[in-house]
Amino acid sequence: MTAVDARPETSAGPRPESAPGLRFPTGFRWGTATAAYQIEGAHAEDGRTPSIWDTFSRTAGKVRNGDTGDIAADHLHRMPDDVALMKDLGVTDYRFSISWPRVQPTGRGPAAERGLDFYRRLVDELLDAGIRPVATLYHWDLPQELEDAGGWPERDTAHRFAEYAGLAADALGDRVATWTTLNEPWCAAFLGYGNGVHAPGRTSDLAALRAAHHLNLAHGAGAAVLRGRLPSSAEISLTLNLHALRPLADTEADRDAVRRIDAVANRIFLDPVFHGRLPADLVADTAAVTDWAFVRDGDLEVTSAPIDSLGVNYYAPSVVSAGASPSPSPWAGAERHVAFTPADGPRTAMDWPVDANGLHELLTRLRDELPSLPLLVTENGAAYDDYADPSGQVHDPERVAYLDAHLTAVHRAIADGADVRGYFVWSLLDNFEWSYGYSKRFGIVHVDFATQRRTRKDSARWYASVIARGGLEHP
Ligand code: IFM
Repeated sequence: MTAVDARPETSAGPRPESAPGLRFPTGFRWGTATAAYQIEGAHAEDGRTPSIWDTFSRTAGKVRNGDTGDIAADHLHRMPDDVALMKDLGVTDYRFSISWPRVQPTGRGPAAERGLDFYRRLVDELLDAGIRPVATLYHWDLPQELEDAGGWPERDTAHRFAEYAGLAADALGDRVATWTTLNEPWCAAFLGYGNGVHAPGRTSDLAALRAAHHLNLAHGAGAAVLRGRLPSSAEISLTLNLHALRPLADTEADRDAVRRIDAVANRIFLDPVFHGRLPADLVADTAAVTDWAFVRDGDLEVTSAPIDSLGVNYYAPSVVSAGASPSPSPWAGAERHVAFTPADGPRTAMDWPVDANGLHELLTRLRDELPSLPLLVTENGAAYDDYADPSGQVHDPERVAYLDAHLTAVHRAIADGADVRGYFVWSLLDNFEWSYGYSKRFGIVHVDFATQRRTRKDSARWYASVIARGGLEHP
């Protein structure tokens, strides 16, 4: 077997000699990803106040089994062991999120030093282990006080976010080189305020659209603050869960359904952030909901502050057609025009179809739309019903196959010219999977939530071998 390089070497660094199979470029970033509320626990320590997810998870019927993130994977107390685990796997990068209510408990005013200390220790531990920290500022845990003041549908929340970004940058900017403003603002806006399956659980198309704009504004204002406070070498980024969309049939009506969802799920973020404009078709599609007067003069200059890379989170594609979606819907302005059809083929425990082509489609679309922007796959992974067998082993061949197929798609996208610089498995640990509570396991490391014992799944060993080899074994 001969090695197949996705791209010529572009940076210095050792490349594993004699590694057969699909090799990734030298310097490719191999990571794992987590988020604060999903793993940290310690919900009331160090002055942390409730976030919208603490409130939501305590609201009857919102989260499966009444689960909360109070303890989660107890990462706050086990962080050095978890970093040691990552060092052992050989990851080059670790993507974590900072809990806003832990470092600025009311969402206003000065930082809580005890809260920041946890992240100072985490970053030190990572650097000592030779792992590059990748910090996300907002992975959905809005301080409850800010939601009480109106939350993301209110403009002031964007200003509050920019202030918080400055506090985090001042505390950690000398040691964290990569900063992501927001994780998946589509989920925060449309699942949080549109169909209400995420915190804070509101169901209003108008609130969702306002939230989307104010998240874009928060991103741009936060990026500007980061740019002003961080060293010039800092990488400032944003992570979007872009939707890979296919028409059910090759008809004009189904293609128009794709256009509508592309507008309200993808271009609603891509256009303000990278082109300084609102998609005209989105404004037309949502005319019955809003005239968009909440977008003020100058906002789109703020939202389009230049950034250094884009993070892409991908799990599964969606098949859409002309039709209607059940209410409440996250598809503001499109719900009476678009239906979703489950794709054929294998599915994960989330009932999401397994289809790696969607990742290749997204990466090559971005290659064409944003040719000079480096890309990172900041999340990709799968939930399966994992369990420890009597000998204590956790065998997860379906996850290995899923990750292998998706990394192959990334390799193919690089070979096709997409500038993909890294890949982060979601997730390092089994964790609190939002409205599914602890019922879904995405980790490559199994967590026994009764004892907090960590066990590497077969996928963790497989990922470690991929990293050591610098690529995949097969041609
Ligand atoms: O667990 C989530 C994560 O918080 C955001 N992206 C999708 C993952 C799986 O649902």
